[in-house]
Amino acid sequence: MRISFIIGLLALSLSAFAAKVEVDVSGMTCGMCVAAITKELEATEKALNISVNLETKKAAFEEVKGKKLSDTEIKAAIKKAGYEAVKIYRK
Ligand SMILES: [Cu+2]
Repeated sequence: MRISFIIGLLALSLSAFAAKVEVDVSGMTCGMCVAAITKELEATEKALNISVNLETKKAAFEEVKGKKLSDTEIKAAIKKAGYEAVKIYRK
């Protein structure tokens, strides 16, 4: 009983610290660009809380727990939308 409670707490705290990823994207000019990038990141099914910012030219998201989205996959998704992932930051 007590051990399963501790494991539950551990799982909760791990999910609370899902890896955050930020990507500098080049080529975005309008809301359509933002929508296209968001759609392709969603399509990977490995990204949560996706937010693409036109002002800062950054796409930010959290990795779905246990599903690592590699730099190659991120670049491919953004390229598919028609843009380029210039730099990827992981926190
Ligand atoms: Cu656009």
